[in-house]
Order: sequence, then structure tokens, then C-alpha cells
Amino acid sequence: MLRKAPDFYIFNSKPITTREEWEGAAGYFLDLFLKEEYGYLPPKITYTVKTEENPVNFAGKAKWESVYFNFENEGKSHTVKTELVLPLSKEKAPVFILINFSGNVPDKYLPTEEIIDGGFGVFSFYYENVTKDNNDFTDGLCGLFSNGERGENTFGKISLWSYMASICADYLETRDDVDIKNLAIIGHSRLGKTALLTSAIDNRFVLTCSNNSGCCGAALTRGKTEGQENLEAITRVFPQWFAKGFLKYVGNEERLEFDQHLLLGLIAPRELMIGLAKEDYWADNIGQLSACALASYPYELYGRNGLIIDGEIGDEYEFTKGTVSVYQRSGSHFLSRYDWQKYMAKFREIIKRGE
Ligand code: GTR
Repeated sequence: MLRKAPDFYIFNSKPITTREEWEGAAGYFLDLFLKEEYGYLPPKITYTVKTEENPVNFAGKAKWESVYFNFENEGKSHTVKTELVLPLSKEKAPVFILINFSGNVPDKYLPTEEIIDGGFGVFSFYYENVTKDNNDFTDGLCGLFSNGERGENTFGKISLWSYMASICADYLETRDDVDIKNLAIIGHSRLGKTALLTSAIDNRFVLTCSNNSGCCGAALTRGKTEGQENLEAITRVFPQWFAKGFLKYVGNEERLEFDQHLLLGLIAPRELMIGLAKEDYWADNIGQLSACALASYPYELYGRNGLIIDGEIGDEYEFTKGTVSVYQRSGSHFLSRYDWQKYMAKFREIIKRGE
């Protein structure tokens, strides 16, 4: 049932066989993803932060602050509004960073009260507050780093949204009401791709949750079948998500010196959870499960389990015993309450183990 694909566990013409060899190669693989697919992120610049308390406190169970990040560079400035909700039940709360499709609290993808009742904080931002999801590279934060002209390997929009997610983690480090050793990152669909890239670059996340991320997220790029999103389709509709140079691989997928499982592997040995929806055919669920199986190798080099398939790969399944987890639920493309419950249960397990 799993799809076969080249695994690329080779570095300097030698197979990678130890943890040290993997760590020696990881920087090279990450560089490939940045250079060829998503584009290099801009350098971190200074910013100022202003917070504003919101009167809504979820029946007295939480505090909610809007956090404004003001960035300045080369005479230009841009402010990104974000929302931090922390449960009062914890002196220091473990936190999910959610890259979201709206700034609303709560939102269809952000069941705030369930999350605080689960004992977690959630720091969310609307991705278009960073830069609009279009081809305008002068918009928002992009404009601080670009005059609109794109180089072959400079950031696409996914890299910029990812940049902001890392800034959110930087900010949480300054707070004494956050359990900074317990940060998770979560995103759905294009923002599931963003969550994966962020965690591949930034190792502060003990849990990475990629919900229905599909093509150029958790799914293998090679071996798509009819009706599944491929490079041609994704770059035709959303060229802005990627480095400009990525287009040269359309119809030339075999020339890629990597596949998406390596992006997942870069998250090793930290926990990774991939959520799939049965009706989400476009997202190539078998390609995502197969990528997780292939990504298990670096986990094993760390003495971890990777993905453990301990049941039928049917319409619905749950393989969550390893360090890489995949489940497929019923229903369609969506970040649902059910998905949040899965991610929270895994986060709870990690915290309990005290990693
Ligand atoms: C689809 C896109 C997918 C997925 C989704 C989304 O149209 O082709 O790759 O990311 O959008 O982000 O909503």
C-alpha cells in the first residue's frame, strides 16, 4: 500500500548510517529545501512589541492578550497583530503556535476554550497579517526585505509565514508565564506546510502538527496519480508560495535531489503528527503516510521509533505509537475539533514523559 520513492539518505556519495552522519548531512538537506523549494528566509531583524489585554477571559479561565510586533527595516515598517491566550490553571503554560487563516479568537480552526480547558495556551496569527497570499512581494513584512523583484532562491510566502512563526517562539521565550520547553507548532493545509518548514528550521518545537498539508507539505512529490495535487497544479495556482526557481521542477520532478520525507526527517528526533482526512484526495494521503514511513530513518538513527504501522491502512486509522504519528479521520479537508483533540493528547503525552 505504501508508495515507493528514492529515500536520498546519501551524503557526499556515502550512505548515511549513523546519527552523527545524519547530523552532518542535515544542514545540507535543509539548505536544499530553502534554496530549491521554499526560498531562503530573510535575516531576523529587530522589532518592538506592544501588548493589549482583551477583556474576554473565557469565564475567568484564561487571559487573552493581543500582541503587536512592529518591524522596521531600511526605513520601512510593518506591524503584525497576533493573539495570545493562556490558561490561568498553569503558572507556565505549554503553548501551541497556530498559523491561521483568520485572526479571530475563537475561530472555526481555533477552539480556544477547548484548548485552554486542555491545559494549553495558544498563540495564533492570521497569516495575511504577515504578508498577503498573492504575488505582491512588496506587501506587509515582505516589503521590508524586497522591492518586489524575486531572485531564484529568495523567500516565497511560505518562508515568510514561517519566519513569523519563529519570531512568535522568540517572543514566548521572553514571557515568564510560558513553559518554553513545551512549544508545539500547528497549521492546516498551506499553513500545515508552513508548520513543517518552520520546525525543520527551528528545533524549539517538541511537537509539530501538520494538518492536511498535502503537496509540498507532508506528501511525497513523486508518484502522484490523477486527481492529486502535483507540482504543476500547485505552482500554477500558488507560485507565490515557493522560490521562483522551484518552477523548473514542474514536469521534471525526477530531477529533485530530495523529496518531502527529508523535510519531515529534519524534525527528528522531535515528535511529528500528521493529520489526514479521508475525503481529502487532493492532498495525497498515501503519499503523506509513505513520506512518514521514509522519514522514520533519521528517527531510528536517534534510537527512536519513527512511524509504527500497527493496523490496517483502511479508510480510517490511527498510527500514533511512534515518534512520527499519522492518523486518518473521516470527513473532509478541515482543522476540526477532532484533530485538535489528537494533537492535544499527543502534546500531553510528551509533557508527561518530561522530554
Ligand atoms: C489548496 C492547495 C493545497 C492546500 C489548500 C489550502 O487549494 O492546492 O495545497 O494547501 O489549498 O491551503 O487551503
